[in-house]
Amino acid sequence: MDSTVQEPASSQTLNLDPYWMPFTANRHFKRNPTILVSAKGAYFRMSDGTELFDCLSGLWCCPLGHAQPKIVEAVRRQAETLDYCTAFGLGNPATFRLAERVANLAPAGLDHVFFTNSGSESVDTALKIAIAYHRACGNATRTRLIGRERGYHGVGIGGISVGGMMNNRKAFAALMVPGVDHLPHTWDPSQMAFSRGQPAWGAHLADELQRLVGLHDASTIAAVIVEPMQGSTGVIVPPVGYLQKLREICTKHGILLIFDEVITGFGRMGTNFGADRFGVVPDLLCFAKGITNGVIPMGGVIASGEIYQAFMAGPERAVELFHGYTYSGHPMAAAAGHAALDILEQEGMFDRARALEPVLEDAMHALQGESGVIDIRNIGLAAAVDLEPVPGQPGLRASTVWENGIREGLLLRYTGDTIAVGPPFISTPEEIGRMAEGLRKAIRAAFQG
Ligand code: PXG
Ligand code: PLP
Repeated sequence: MDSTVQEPASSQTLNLDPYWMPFTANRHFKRNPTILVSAKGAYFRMSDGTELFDCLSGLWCCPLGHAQPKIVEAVRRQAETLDYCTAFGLGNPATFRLAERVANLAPAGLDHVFFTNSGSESVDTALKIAIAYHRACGNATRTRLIGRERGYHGVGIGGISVGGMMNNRKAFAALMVPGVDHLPHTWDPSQMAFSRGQPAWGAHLADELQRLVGLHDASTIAAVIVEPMQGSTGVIVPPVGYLQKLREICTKHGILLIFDEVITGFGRMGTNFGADRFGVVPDLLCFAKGITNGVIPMGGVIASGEIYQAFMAGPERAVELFHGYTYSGHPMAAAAGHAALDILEQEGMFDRARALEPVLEDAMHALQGESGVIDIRNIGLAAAVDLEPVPGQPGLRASTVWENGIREGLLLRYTGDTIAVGPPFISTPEEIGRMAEGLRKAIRAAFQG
């Protein structure tokens, strides 16, 4: 197969073959490549000069848009000053200060930050902390983990074990962590199709946790991990009261509640964290993506003081947690993080996301009634549209809409037959309106063809 394309603005060809692309149909892509060459603000530019509106803020990670001058400058300055410093037994000011800022942004009680480099690492870190915490407290029998169907917790071995997306699990069954159960997901179109914001129906699904406690006994269960809003599977919004119920059952039985806020953190819900939006505080909170506006990879776990202190009982010169990454707390990421938080906080971006929520809600729900649209959901600056699949070919409809979207100047995102959008916080109401109308055309074309 010839898999070369002309490199933009040069006479060289680009050999596509050696790169094994992640989560990509490699052969299809290499026959029909879409190459992005630059980005500014809310737009990407393709090699042929076409501009595309960044409908998902990268992969939910660039809410402040691209080539943000303050972030560019902060990263440049940090590279000149201290480009790398291990965090194993050493420190640098930028990383310590960032931990303090993240702890201050987090709900009261969550006050210690462990840095990683991605959401997947954050999830594996949180699961390890949960198990080790119970052991440190003398509860070494608490080893079970509970995730949720349709959950996405990255691609680490811990994350796929508690995750609930079948395609991410089936080829790796032999690697799965033992002793994992799953709660049911909360999406039921017969009860909640075309809900705006949180569905009224479904809080009782949290009682499944009580059933699992009855099955295994609480003394065997370490933690429950959920995304407050299930993002990657297509914006499944928690029913009113559902997360509160999970919190109550966890507290009652001494089970840690972990919120995976890799998507919902840093403003996507119009608040600092999803925990603030939904009024439920977990014991451990995973974050990534928006912390650096996606410019330098970074993630982390915010732990409650109680969890942190449980590790601090041994000899003072002993390492308390045998865990960490070469790039944990990377100073370049910390610099990008400070600049991103400066913009989020000082330029009113949390409020802006909140103010755009009804704009996005109205624009997306205006697609109800288009033929083939079977559900629309939204919360914060996130929304999804479910499409009727092509019989026997799951995913084909949404991938056609995605391709049509490019012709409408939109870089969309799909999973299965769901189109998800999470526009940058810097978007204007007009851009959000244009995005929805472009999506309407892309959907119509997919059902006419
Ligand atoms: N947890 C959650 C809740 C996520 O959404 C991860 C963990 C993993 O993060 P890393 O940085 O290891 O990828 C994620 C990532 C999509 C999409 O299309 C979502 C993610 C990643 C890629 C695509 O919605 N979420
Ligand atoms: N594999 C080897 C051989 C290593 O030496 C290291 C780190 O020193 C790792 C994997 C882990 O890499 P990281 O710390 O970047 O996750």
